[in-house]
Amino acid sequence: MGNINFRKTTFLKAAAKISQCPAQDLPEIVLCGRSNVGKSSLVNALADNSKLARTSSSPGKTRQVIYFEVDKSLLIADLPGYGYAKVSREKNTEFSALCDDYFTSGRKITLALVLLDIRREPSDKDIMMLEYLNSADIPYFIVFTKCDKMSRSQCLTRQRQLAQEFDFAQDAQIYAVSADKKLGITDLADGIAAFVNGLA
Ligand SMILES: Nc1nc2c(ncn2[C@@H]2O[C@H](COP(=O)(O)OP(=O)(O)OP(=O)(O)O)[C@@H](O)[C@H]2O)c(=O)[nH]1
Ligand SMILES: [Mg+2]
Repeated sequence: MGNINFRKTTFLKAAAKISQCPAQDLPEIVLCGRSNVGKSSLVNALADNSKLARTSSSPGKTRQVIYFEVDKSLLIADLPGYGYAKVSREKNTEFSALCDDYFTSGRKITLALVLLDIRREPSDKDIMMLEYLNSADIPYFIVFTKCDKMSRSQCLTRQRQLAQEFDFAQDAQIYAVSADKKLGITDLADGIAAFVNGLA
């Protein structure tokens, strides 16, 4: 497999339940992280297409698993965010359950991207997600988002601090991005492509 052109990303389908998820004939990259962290914005930044995934300043925008196909080479699954308090408790549980179930559904997850807002302390849910990925041996990258909100040096300090504080897997690659300012996006795309190609 050669280069993966992220500009060739198209919407594939939306799934409200695990049973509606598409067949897995391509490696699957799963985006996870709390609501509003910037998962859908990251899809758009990778694809260089602001109209692809719906984003919103009010959390809880993505309520299904949204699948994108990238250059006939991989699938991206944009999961509903966890920990969104403003929808009803029932709804919140429903979306969170979709996210939780996803990981225990038996789907093969090639790589998870765990998005963490560079400015915020990881939540209990973030920590649970990391612990789960560690224990299930699912490979993941840490992606710090919204890095345009800090200076480069503050961003580096913060990254180091968080990497020390939290138990990221040894082989977890760490990226810092801004979807808004398109910082670190090419590096991340290259990292994903290298990871996927390394599997072949
Ligand atoms: N400054 C800044 N804002 C960002 C960045 N990425 C996303 N945002 C903003 O953060 C808000 C949430 O972005 P989304 O991409 O919709 O977040 P999400 O993680 O998909 O949220 P849910 O679908 O609710 O789980 C939007 O207002 C975005 O414009 C970034 O790199 N920098
Ligand atoms: Mg979203």
